[in-house]
Amino acid sequence: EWTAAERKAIASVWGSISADEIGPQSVARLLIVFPWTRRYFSSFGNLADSAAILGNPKVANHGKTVMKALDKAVQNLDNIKKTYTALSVTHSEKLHVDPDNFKLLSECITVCIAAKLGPTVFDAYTHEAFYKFMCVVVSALSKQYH
Ligand code: ZNH
Repeated sequence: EWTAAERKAIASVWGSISADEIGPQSVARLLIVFPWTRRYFSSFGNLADSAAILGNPKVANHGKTVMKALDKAVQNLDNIKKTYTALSVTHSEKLHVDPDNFKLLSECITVCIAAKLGPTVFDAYTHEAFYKFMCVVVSALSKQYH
């Protein structure tokens, strides 16, 4: 499923970023750009505007949680569906997150990484490999929805 060059590109992106920086940024971007996603995070307190979102420690913490889960996928490239079976059930049956939102977050993550690494490092080939990775993640997270 993955070429050696794709594996290398994904590992290189992942090794070049800080999860503690990109995770919080990406979830904040999701909540700012797609405001309806805030409804899932009613327990997170004030998400009224960008300043509140960017300063919210629960948002930052959730960003780190998401990145830890993505790290598992990076470490298990050949087994992403199985790696995410339980997480997919949780999002479907407990959190009731509309799976369309996975795609939105994956785009936010890609934008944050591209902005961080810049177009020389995050070039067209790297983008393609990372995009494919995020598509597999989104599909695995959506797998247990009925
Ligand atoms: Zn999610 C949670 C991951 C997306 C919403 N998440 C969670 C967790 C994890 C995750 C790991 C934890 C779990 C437990 O604890 O068990 N996510 C994830 C990933 C992704 C996601 C990887 C992609 C990429 N989510 C998402 C979205 C949304 C969500 C898009 C919406 C919009 N999540 C969520 C919630 C929760 C979670 C709401 C819970 C939180 C708390 O409470 O803290």
